[in-house]
Amino acid sequence: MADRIVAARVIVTSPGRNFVTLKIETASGLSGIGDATLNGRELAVASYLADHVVPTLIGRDPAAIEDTWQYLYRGAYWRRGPVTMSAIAAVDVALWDIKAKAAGMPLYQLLGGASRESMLCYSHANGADIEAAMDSVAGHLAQGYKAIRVQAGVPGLKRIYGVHSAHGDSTQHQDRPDEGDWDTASYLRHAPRIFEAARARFGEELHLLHDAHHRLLPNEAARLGQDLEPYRLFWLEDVTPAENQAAFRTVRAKTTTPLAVGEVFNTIWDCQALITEQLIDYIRATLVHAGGITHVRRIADLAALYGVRTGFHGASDLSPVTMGAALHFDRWVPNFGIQEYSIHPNEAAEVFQWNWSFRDGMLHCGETPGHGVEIDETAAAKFPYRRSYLDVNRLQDGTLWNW
Ligand code: CS2
Ligand code: MG
Repeated sequence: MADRIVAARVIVTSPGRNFVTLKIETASGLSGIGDATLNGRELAVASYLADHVVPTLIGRDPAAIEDTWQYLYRGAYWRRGPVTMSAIAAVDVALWDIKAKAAGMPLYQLLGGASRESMLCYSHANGADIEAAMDSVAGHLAQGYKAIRVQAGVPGLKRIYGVHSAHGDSTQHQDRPDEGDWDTASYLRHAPRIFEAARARFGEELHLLHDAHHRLLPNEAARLGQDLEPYRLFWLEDVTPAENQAAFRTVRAKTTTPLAVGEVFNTIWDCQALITEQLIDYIRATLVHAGGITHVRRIADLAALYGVRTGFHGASDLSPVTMGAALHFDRWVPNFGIQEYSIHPNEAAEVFQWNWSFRDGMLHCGETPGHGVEIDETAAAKFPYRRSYLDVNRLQDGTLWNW
């Protein structure tokens, strides 16, 4: 007789930062968890799950992952978007966790087995100025990283994305978004100097990455890509807002700097042209915000046809559940590129238990059945939700801009 879903509940907790987790339990005593965290809009997904999705899950066959995905995607009528697709992702990853546990195998085996033993990852180095950023790079090198993202403050700007050392992490608990300030001309003059300094100090072999974080217009993005060519970046990320996929035709035509995009994408439709026209080199859409394993596998397979590799988003506002499941996906996926790896707040280890490991710049997933991450609900209850916001950003004249 087929197993049945008998319970599902949403766990909102804030061990250092807010996380939303869905736990699904079956009649046969299996359980699985999925991440539903949408930074700055967490309760929207919690309610979408608790008030609208969970009632429809009870009694369903937990093994029918594809049918459940289609049921939640087509059945909602209102399709796509980060809230809907994060909710679907949480159900999907929890069901894949259960199926792998039922099969008694680590998730990567269920997906098709190992394509590699370990996964190249990158961490975040940053500093208020170039010298501080270089010292931060040196610190990550000492930890064994072979790929490092570098962000630095821009002279004249007080608060910009990615420079925590100047003002702390921008998504700690607060009642209103903090406001950043931006000036593209100052940034475009300054950014190449960051990588000139990095190559001069660290040489040619270190993989250097940079996140432009959606703040440039297409021709400005092309300018930055050209100016960074001498420094041979591993990738330049989110160089211009990608709702306008066609904008990347301009950028691609003018620079050979590798391009990565997609952490804000939530379906294959957001990146279809970018992939099929080979306008990018890495697709960053990841499990928690793009409909889970069932949908991201379709994105990865399309990308494989066009020479585009995966480069999953892995910031610390994606819970350990996403990191754990992503590493199993990374181990299987043939067109793997790199995995972003941010260290979660210390308190997160009181709530989540995981079994991945980091060694010599590489990440290793665990071998236990499922994705290898569990949640301690008693500990989770000790960290109540507190509203938090991502920054907003303004140009020097006050115009609201991309953060
Ligand atoms: C960034 C993220 O990691 C990245 O590449 O773009 O830090 C992003 O700003 C956050 O995940 C947003 O919540
Ligand atoms: Mg990014």
